[in-house]
Amino acid sequence: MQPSLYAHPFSSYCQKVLIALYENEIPFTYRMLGPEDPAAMEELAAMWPVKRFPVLVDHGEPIFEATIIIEYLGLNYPGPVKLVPEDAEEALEVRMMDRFFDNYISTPQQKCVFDRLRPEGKRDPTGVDDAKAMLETAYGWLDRRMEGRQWAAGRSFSLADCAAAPFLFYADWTHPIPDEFRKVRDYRSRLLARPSFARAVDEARPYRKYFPLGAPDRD
Ligand SMILES: N[C@@H](CCC(=O)N[C@@H](CS)C(=O)NCC(=O)O)C(=O)O
Repeated sequence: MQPSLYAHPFSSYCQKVLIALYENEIPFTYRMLGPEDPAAMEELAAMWPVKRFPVLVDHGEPIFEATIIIEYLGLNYPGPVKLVPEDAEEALEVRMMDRFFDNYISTPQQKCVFDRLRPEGKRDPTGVDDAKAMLETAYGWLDRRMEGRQWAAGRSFSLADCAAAPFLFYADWTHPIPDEFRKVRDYRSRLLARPSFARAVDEARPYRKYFPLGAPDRD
């Protein structure tokens, strides 16, 4: 039986996993979370009361956290694209960059978005300023890091790039990557041209109107 993915196409963490599935053309059942299928959300909540997604279910067992799902797919559904290198030292660098994109790009980006969803008067402008400052610092560091590189770690597309693609995509919508960080902007464009991510972006197009900060008319 093929695995099931509880996910939504507009979610950055879900896109991270979808990229991995598409890279190796792994067959899966898409349990789309949304008003059309309330049972999917009920099943998710029963398995994982935190109710964050994506969650992969394989042989009746839930696997959560996007990074761990990608590691799981590499072990159980290996394909031609090795997203976590077999060499332990190379794998460490990939995991370090995956953590970078999660903690220092996605987390501050989500802070800005979640803040906008709060009612007026319950917002946290200082927290949002801090989050934007973190994004600026992270962009600057990444710009230096990307000198001479095509992908975030090593020479090939990896787990780290699965994280970078949706996180830089939405981070740029949230707090635009300044022109001076040309290498980050070029890397984001390279990620957008990768067929697996281009497919995820296309599948999410119908939901752009729901982006809480207003989606720009590009990408
Ligand atoms: N640490 C989780 C984060 C997942 C996450 O934040 N997912 C968002 C969608 S992008 C979510 O579930 N949002 C729903 C909510 O917060 O209730 C992972 O790596 O998978």
